[in-house]
Amino acid sequence: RHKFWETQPVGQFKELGDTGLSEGPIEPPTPLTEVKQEPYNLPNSYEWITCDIDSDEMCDEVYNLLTNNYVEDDENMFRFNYSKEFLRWALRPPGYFRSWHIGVRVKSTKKLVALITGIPARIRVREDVVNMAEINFLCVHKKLRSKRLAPVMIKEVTRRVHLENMWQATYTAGVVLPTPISTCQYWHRSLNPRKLIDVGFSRLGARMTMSRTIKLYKLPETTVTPGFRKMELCDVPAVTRLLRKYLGQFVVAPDFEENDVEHWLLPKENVVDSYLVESPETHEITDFCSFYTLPSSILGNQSYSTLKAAYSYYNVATTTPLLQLMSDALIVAKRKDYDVFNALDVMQNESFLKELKFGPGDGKLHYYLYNYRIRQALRPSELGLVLL
Ligand code: NHW
Ligand code: EN5
Repeated sequence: RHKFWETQPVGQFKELGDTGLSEGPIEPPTPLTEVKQEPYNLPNSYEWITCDIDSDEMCDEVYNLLTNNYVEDDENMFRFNYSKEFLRWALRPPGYFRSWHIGVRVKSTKKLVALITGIPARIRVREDVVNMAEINFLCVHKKLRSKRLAPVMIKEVTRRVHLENMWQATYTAGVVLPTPISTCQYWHRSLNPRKLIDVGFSRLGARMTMSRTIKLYKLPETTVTPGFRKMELCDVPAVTRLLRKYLGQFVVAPDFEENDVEHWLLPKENVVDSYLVESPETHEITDFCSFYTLPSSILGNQSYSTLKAAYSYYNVATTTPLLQLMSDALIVAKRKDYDVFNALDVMQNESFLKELKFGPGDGKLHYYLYNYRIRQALRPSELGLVLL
């Protein structure tokens, strides 16, 4: 069934339900001297490159590959369109390795035809904080699909992760592979219902007119929580404390330090937005919410070419009700002209999705660990991790 994945240290379907298996690494690290020193072999017409995404030319090439060949929905109506600024942010966190940004070129034309990337992250699984790679942006050009290029790319990134003495990884995918640690549901909150319906992202509900639909999704012009403001650099220590404490309750979550919070959560125009609540009385920072910007290309529509989507990222409510905090996030996103606000049913998101008029999407997101076994699949609410 899975000729490649059956050979890898991941939970296998045949092991599901086996209670004798213990949690933790599946295979031990090998001595670094035993890690293969040369890259894996590619078919002869291709060559490996390490992407220098600091270079504008390289960043353009990566952007164009993904814009034309990355993830689509099941009916091929939309394709993720990560911006160049977003890609630079996503690929250069504290301590990143340039060697983990791996491209494949056609030797003769130098055309970039495939990509896989990794970044380092400390991920906690129960009590165990593990140095992992987060793998993302695996992409093979549409014309080169089904030639078993992906397994070679996965083995090559694995080798380069091993060379940095890391032995575990995490990744998410819309497809089922051996074997998810959890399966999450995408939810969508319409902000611009007319456009969403026009482009086929959503449909007019039964017994609903356009004007009733627009009224249903209407939001206030301004946020309601006193002390709600944009996060600033000086807030990094307080936000880190808030987030660390909050993420401690989940089974799988990142172990963020101040430098991580500065990178991942300090607002970056058209990339990541973060807001917090500073108590007007005590000036204490009590609540926090954030979303990232990931537009999708609309494939083959006469009137529109892109859908502007916000994705719920990390949110912490200690004083303001989470429902009200997220309602303010929706208001901000609407004011900034986003068409839709997306969220997964991870962390405590279930508590606001229905009440804030999110509806379930047709997409699922499966979470995976490489070389780390979990005894039983987790509920989405046990996940404290959001990958880009
Ligand atoms: S998920 C997004 C993945 N990208 C896309 O969907 C873009 C559009 N599709 C494509 O570009 C986020 C191609 O279809 C891809 C597959 C490249 C997906 N993950 O080359 P073949 C991520 O980036 C397996 C893992 O012939 P292809 C996360 C498939 O099951 N494996 O197929 C990435 C089969 O293996 P099997 C996937 O269509 C995580 C084999 O690939 C997969 O031309 C990577 C077929 O290969 C996927 N999304 O190319 C794993 N899709 O055993 C990281 C298919 O079933 C692991 N496959 O025969 C950790 C590594 C680091 C470890 C460190 C210690
Ligand atoms: C790695 N970081 O399928 C990520 N998106 O629901 C890679 N559906 O947008 C893996 N098909 O349901 C990504 N509208 C896996 C996801 C790939 C993209 C994907 C889904 C998620 C999506 C939309 C559009 C469907 C178009 C036809 C969808 C319904 C919205 C509606 C709004 C009103 C209330 C009910 C729901």
